[in-house]
Amino acid sequence: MLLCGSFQFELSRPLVMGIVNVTPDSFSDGGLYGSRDAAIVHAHQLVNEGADIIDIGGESTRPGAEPVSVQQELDRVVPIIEGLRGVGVPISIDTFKPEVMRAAIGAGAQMVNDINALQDEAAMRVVAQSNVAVCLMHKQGDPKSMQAQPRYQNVLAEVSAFLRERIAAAEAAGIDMDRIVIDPGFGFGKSVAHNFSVLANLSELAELGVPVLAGLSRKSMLGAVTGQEVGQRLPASVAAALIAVQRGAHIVRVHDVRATVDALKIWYAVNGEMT
Ligand code: YH5
Repeated sequence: MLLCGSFQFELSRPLVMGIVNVTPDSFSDGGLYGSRDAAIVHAHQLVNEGADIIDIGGESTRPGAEPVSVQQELDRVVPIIEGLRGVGVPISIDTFKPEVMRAAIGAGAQMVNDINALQDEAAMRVVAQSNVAVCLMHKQGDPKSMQAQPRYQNVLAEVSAFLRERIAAAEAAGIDMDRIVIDPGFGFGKSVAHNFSVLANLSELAELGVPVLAGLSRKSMLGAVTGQEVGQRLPASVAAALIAVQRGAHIVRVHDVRATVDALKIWYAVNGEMT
């Protein structure tokens, strides 16, 4: 069971989280007003395609991305979350800034997707004082430099130990287990080999007792294997999402909702209840 504010998921089938980026450069006209409407239209489209959750991000966390200010991020995401009230699925806010979390929850967000895993005490307090779900993600280093030289003795053991510690910290702060999701953070301070090793052994993370989210959609690790540019990674992304679910992921975070939903329907027709 996953509680997301006023929504609850039984987790009897895999869930699809659809990605809506509202960084101005993700829409061709570059202007904020155009991108706001475009983002709302895009979110509705993803819900129509079968998205169970919509993830809204106002700051690019891609490797090498430049940071944006709190005010810029608020201006980008709050109007979109307000515009999506009543869309029928929970809205997740992809941010590590406590001020953005607070405003997003006030605007109606039902989940916080924190690539910093609530290591900021103010962020921990904001989530603890609400009833929203939280995704705790692992990363090594910060987005600007993390892909420079990822190093692990045992990537799975280190990711698992970190997430175990963050679950305990969140619980200690008053966030119940049924509001917590964990994520190994594919591409966040991990080499291609690290990423595939984590994917191969994803079922070990499911043993931590909370749902596992996997974000593989269009990522560089898929380009490294297929040789495809980011716009041509749909087949690889669908394959990766399906493998993640086969290895125990409860939620997949994807750009291409319709294709992923169809693939997971086939998985579900074969497997029935999730194991
Ligand atoms: C994630 O895995 N990822 S933002 C580079 C790409 C394509 C996609 C080179 N936020 C995650 O999606 N939140 C992001 O092509 C996330 N888990 C969670 N929980 C990076 C991204 C991307 C980067």
